[in-house]
Amino acid sequence: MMLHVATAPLWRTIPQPPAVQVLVVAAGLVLIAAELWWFLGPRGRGVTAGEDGQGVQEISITVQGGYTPSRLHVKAGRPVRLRFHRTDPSGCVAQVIFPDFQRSLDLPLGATTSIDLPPCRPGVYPFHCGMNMVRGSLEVE
Ligand SMILES: [Cu+2]
Repeated sequence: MMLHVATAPLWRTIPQPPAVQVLVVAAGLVLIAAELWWFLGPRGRGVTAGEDGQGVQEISITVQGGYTPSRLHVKAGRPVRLRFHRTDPSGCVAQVIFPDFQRSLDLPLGATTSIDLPPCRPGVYPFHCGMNMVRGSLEVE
């Protein structure tokens, strides 16, 4: 037995003028680009470390939605101390990892936590949050 049920289509296409289609696609691409830049783009041009009396290069970094600054310039062959001040309540940034140094650092909220890194050779040493979403780099020259 055949059952014939007359049904209206679940949806119907509403034609749009080509100009509107182009505009919507272009707006989407702009938003995608903006999002990539926001999450992955460099934050500022970076900062060069100052040195304390013992020749330790120090940089203070604010952790709020990212690392500011995120590009840290230091000189090769001298010890480095990074001070992270975390004001971002997101658990995402509760830890910072330095894969090349096999070190990680817990960042309590509202506190400044520092890590001492040994003198190293010239190169770019990335660091990131526990989920590898928030990133920065230690640039040794
Ligand atoms: Cu994260």
